[in-house]
Amino acid sequence: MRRSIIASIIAIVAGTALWGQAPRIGVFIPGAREGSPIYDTLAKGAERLVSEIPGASVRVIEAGFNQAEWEEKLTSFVASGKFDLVITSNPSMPELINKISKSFPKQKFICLDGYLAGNPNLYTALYNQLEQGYVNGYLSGLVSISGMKGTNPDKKVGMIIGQNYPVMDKMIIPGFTQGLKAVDPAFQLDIRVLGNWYDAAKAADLSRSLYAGGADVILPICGSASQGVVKVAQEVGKYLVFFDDDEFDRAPQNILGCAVLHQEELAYRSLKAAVEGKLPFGKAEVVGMKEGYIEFLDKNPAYIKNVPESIRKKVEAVIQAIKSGQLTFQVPSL
Ligand code: RBF
Repeated sequence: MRRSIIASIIAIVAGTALWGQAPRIGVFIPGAREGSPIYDTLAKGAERLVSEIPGASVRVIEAGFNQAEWEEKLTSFVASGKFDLVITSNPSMPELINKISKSFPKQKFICLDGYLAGNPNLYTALYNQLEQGYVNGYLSGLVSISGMKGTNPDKKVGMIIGQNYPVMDKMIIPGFTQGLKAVDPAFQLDIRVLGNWYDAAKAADLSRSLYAGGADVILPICGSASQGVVKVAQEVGKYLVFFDDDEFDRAPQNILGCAVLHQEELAYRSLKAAVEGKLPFGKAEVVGMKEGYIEFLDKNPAYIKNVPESIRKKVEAVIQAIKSGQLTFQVPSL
């Protein structure tokens, strides 16, 4: 106990020394916090750290859904000079930071869910979403052919995505597809692109057509628009698997599984390391199941209730294979 208090004091003093004052953290949300757990947990990680350091401050800005405005908004956020550290999240942000960084050579940035090495003021951490997709795909495939209520013999599963981007096209979709094909190579993945991260009504329409076309499980990766997907799954009595967060309570009878990102923890730890002068700026790291930042929530009562034990055992074997390094997924260049 005493040792941890001393460690905290050292960390706080070190942090204060690094900036000459208690850290001022800016959280730049490229979108909206509400309805996108990946952004909400980012802010929560920063808020948690700040609550532990006397005098530290945090400000969260939501840049909204118009991506054409993000560069200008991030520039003025940084130009305010109010932040020792700016943290953000999504795969399109590192490039934007790289651009802006030239004009603000003293500003330190952290970008989670992104990958870019070589900028001495930027640290990035990318989730190995091949793993996350694979586990969800494998579960979806097993359920789809199980004969369970709400399934059909078609080897078809669906996805609704906000937009296409390299991590989606080179990691999430391939991981999900590989998981499906590990069940049966005949599986087909039917993908619909929403074109934004908020239109729940359009997402509902797309879901209806996916389910009507034979998909019995949908993976929505479309931000707050997922509300529409959940509604339709409940209406038609079909299934969902989720990314990012524990979503079971939103539809306990329809959600089969959640492969989550521990984004709050990663935000907290990377900010803390930065404050302590220990974060390797300039580096791009990849984290996954082994490191504990991707987790499949296999203890949730809804998972245990919805998914037969024979399927859960197979999923468990795959998770163990990933954690032990027996089953590996090489991150592609993005
Ligand atoms: N995910 C969300 O949940 N909400 C968003 O508003 C959102 N906006 C994004 C915007 C861009 C330009 C990109 C590249 C990705 C966005 N994502 C969003 C997806 C997010 O980065 C991540 O891939 C997914 O949350 C799956 O983990």
